[in-house]
Amino acid sequence: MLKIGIVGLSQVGKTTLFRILTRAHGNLSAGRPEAHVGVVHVPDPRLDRLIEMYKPKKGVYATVEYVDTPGSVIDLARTGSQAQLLREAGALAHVVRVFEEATIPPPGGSLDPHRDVENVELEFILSDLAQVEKRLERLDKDIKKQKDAALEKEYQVLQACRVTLERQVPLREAGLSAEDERTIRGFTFLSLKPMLYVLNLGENDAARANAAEEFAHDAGLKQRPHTAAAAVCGKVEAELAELPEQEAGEFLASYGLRESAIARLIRASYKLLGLISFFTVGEDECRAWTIRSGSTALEAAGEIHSDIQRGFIRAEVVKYEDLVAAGSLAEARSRAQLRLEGKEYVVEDGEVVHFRHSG
Ligand SMILES: Nc1nc2c(ncn2[C@@H]2O[C@H](COP(=O)(O)OP(=O)(O)OP(=O)(O)O)[C@@H](O)[C@H]2O)c(=O)[nH]1
Ligand SMILES: [Mg+2]
Repeated sequence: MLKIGIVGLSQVGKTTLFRILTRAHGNLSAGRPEAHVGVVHVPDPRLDRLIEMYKPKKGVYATVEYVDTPGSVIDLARTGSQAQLLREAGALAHVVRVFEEATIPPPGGSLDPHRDVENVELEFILSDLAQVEKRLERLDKDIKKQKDAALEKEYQVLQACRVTLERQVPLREAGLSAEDERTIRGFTFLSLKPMLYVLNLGENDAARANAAEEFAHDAGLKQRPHTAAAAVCGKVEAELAELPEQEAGEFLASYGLRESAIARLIRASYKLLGLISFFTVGEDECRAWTIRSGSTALEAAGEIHSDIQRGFIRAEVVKYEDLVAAGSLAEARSRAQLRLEGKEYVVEDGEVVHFRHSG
């Protein structure tokens, strides 16, 4: 499963966010408060609706995994053994301190979200650059000894990476092709990882948590490729996670909020990982399955079971909106909204799929 690493400078609210995520939407294994990996359900109003429609015995949401990392991400990146925590993550959620709290000194001595983001980015760039240069040196020697197409390709991609990094631009903005990315995948470059900026707001700003983009803009964070912004108020969300559902609405309203910002944050990180959901429906189970965007029907079948993939005949596909409007698969079929697709069909987010298979 793809993990999202929760990172940031020290004392910015990483662990607080991790606890909120796993308490409100997941299962931080009971009795293991020290656990720092948590599986979190991805809230999805479409699946809510399908469950209402089918009233199945079981509803299963998509999940993502979050990893809390200790202390400052800058120290982590510099400590070889700890850097593994960062390298294993498919995407990073960078918690940025915006909240004021007299008793907790802010990173860098003053509150400056923009500076904190730039500092962490620079650290990633330097770490990647060191790796690139070391490898290029090695390749230079090897290629001189013996001509090798694969090594030359790697050399060429790493040269392009070096030029980008020397301009202090992260690799996720280097415009690498999918093939280039495959060539350098083994390096797990930090500045290549998709990044979610999580602005941790103070209570006075809580009402703005649902307008993260605007807030990010004000904080001087431009919208950059393969990044997204979310804002939460850690303190408010932590209290919210303790409340019974009936009281939650009133509590949110007292801060000028309509809904918890956490659902939005989880969906943003899911999307940033390049993941989409397709659904299967039935009286036994309605379920959201996770695939990478661009996956074929055959790959989607394999996500459910290798037997279904092996015996694949056809995928019956209907758009979520069409199924909901029709009210049932039978009615969608009679409206000719149910399509039969083959192995190579690229499944889209939100499609409801039924696999016809042999065996
Ligand atoms: N006022 C306020 N305090 C917060 C908020 N979020 C976290 N804190 C406090 O900030 C302190 C640090 O929070 P943590 O979640 O432990 O921060 P961290 O980033 O995990 O810290 P390290 O792992 O030690 O780097 C704690 O005392 C929290 O109660 C917030 O939104 N508002
Ligand atoms: Mg912590």
